[in-house]
Amino acid sequence: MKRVLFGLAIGASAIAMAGCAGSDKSATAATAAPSAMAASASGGGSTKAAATLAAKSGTNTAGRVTFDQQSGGVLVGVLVTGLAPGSVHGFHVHEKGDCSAPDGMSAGGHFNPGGKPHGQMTGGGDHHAGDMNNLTADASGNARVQFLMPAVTVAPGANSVVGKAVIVHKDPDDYRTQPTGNAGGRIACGVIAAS
Ligand SMILES: [Cu+2]
Repeated sequence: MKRVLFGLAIGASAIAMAGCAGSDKSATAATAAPSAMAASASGGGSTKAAATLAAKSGTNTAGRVTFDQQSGGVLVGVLVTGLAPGSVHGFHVHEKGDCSAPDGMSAGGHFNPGGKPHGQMTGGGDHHAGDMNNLTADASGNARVQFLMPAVTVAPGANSVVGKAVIVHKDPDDYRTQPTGNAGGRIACGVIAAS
């Protein structure tokens, strides 16, 4: 029964996404039947997901990242703690929801369902769906930011972030080096789950 519903939801969310491209925000409203179906199958009628970040590679980095489906993309809310004051860190959604490795490498490469080159989220042009801009820590070593990710969804589908992982890197992303951005090791990791 649950499996049947899930299959239906994938079809329905594809229709909802197609309808979204050139229209208003009604596709995400509770009154739109396709998205209501997708939400009920993803658990709790939710269009939200979150990841709790835990330290990797011997750091004290931690945090929480929330994902909220909006009409123009997914609104991402970030709070990362335990960084060096003023430091800059690569930050991406990675393809595997597996943070078990002490160095975070179990999360695999960047989430890239479209087979695009790595780049900057706000740089224009094609880039990995999981590319996000660098985090910059404040004087207390915290990074707090909110932005819209245009190329992903919370609802089930090829571009859904649910079941993927968020990674904070040791170094800044140069937005150029393929396919990693040369952002160094992984200092925090969290699996994204529907909430
Ligand atoms: Cu990364």
